[in-house]
Amino acid sequence: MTMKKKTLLVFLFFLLAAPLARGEGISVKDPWVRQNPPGTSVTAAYMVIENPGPDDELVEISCGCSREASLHVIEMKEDSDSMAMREVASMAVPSGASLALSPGGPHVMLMGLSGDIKESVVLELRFRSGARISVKAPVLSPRAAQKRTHPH
Ligand SMILES: [Cu+2]
Repeated sequence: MTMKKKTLLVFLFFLLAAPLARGEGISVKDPWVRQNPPGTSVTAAYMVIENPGPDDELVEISCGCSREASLHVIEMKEDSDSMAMREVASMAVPSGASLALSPGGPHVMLMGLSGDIKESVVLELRFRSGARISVKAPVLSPRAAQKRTHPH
């Protein structure tokens, strides 16, 4: 690649990245929802929440696709080796950090789905700071979800 082309590419990169950088607020990356097995009404949603700003906290989540959406963490039960899900009222998103919601870890539980979900759903997030983010999360089949979780 010639120097001129390289310079142009770098310039283009900054031009495109600028609007994102100026946002400087919380952002959501790679949202996705696990396709519910046909006829069932529960599933989970995952994403990475990035916070370049001051400390914040995810306090509410909702989805037009379900009657209920809640924040769940997975914990080891004290009296045994088994894991259990527990609902939490909020999840911290510290300054300069990211919160990963992923299979086997913290996640969004969607209960009372109004039918089989297809293609994508819209999730609404609300933070302690007042920030609200709406993200479109693609619905992944079990096979696609497996690929996403174990990319190699
Ligand atoms: Cu759960």
